[in-house]
Amino acid sequence: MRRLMLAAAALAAAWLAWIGLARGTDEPAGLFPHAIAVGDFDGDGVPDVAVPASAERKVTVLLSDGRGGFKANQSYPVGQGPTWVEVGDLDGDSRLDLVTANTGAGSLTVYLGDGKGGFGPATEIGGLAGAVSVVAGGFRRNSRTDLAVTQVIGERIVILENLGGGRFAPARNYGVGRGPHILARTDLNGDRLLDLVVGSLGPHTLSVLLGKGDGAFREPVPVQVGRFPHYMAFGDWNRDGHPDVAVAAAGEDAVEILLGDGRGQLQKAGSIPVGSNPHGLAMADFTGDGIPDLVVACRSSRDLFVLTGNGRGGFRARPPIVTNHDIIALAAADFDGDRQMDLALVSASHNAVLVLRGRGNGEFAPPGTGQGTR
Ligand SMILES: [Ca+2]
Ligand SMILES: [Ca+2]
Ligand SMILES: [Ca+2]
Ligand SMILES: [Ca+2]
Repeated sequence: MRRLMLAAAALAAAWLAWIGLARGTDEPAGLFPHAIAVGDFDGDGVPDVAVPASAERKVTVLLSDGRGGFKANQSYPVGQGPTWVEVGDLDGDSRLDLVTANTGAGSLTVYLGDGKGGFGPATEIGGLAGAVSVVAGGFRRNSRTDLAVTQVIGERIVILENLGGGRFAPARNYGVGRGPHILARTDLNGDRLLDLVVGSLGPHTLSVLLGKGDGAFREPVPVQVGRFPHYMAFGDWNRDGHPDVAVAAAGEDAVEILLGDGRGQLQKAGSIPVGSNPHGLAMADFTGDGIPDLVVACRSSRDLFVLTGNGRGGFRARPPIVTNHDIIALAAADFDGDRQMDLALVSASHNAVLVLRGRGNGEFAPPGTGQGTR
């Protein structure tokens, strides 16, 4: 009898939890979601998100409803242990596609988008032991979108050339120091050719690989940053026309600001103390003054900091926003169509995605408040 009552109580608790989830504003995203990518997958003009579940074999695609919620939640099978997801047009049909880096499987999974929010078929690209992150970019002039992959095993960046039809083949690789982790692309030296920046957790560096425009890169040039560079963001912090970099240094409890000289060199220019164990970092203008700001999620202190830029390379941390979630990654976009930047937060503690709607003054409405949330 007692066992029956316990079972009934467990069932009721599960039911209540399910109700809470269904009525709440967090959207399930698989076990231990780990990263986020943004793109308008169904072409309705509202940005959608994709989130890999690193403790499973799937990526979850959430289609936005245009009011700060989601109208569809569909997961797609990928290789074991996906830790990264990237969006790009990989087969040249102008529809957005997805690629995940699957650390467990040592592979990538490419999903071609149908432009209506659906994805398939999938192609798995193996032989990439310890693949932790991937970016898509036109690394060859006037050619298809190629991929760059960070491999922890081998401590290198591998360039995969696009063969068409969603197929890729490894072409080159570059050693980048112990524990390479995050990878991003931008044009740092203003030659209109994409460059790569990779963060390495061993030597605590960012390495810059300047693109040559033919799929090759110049040898990586490392710059020392704070301990455990976990995420980065690009923007012109001092408005001199040259792209700059911000990096969440998880081991320093700080966001570090590096200014670019327009020739590919980065110079450390400041460090802004934030909460404990900062990870996810994104750039956007959250205050509407046309100057780029930053937002960083601190995993251990379970809060967010908006850092408002002064346009001269300086930032001021606003009071923390307590989330009570372990936010491992985040992305900024206008998810509710009011022209104010919002945030999609990836919660590793709740296996979910939450949307915080921006008020345009550096503040955010708590999840589940105001019109438009579900
Ligand atoms: Ca959309
Ligand atoms: Ca460049
Ligand atoms: Ca600059
Ligand atoms: Ca908005």
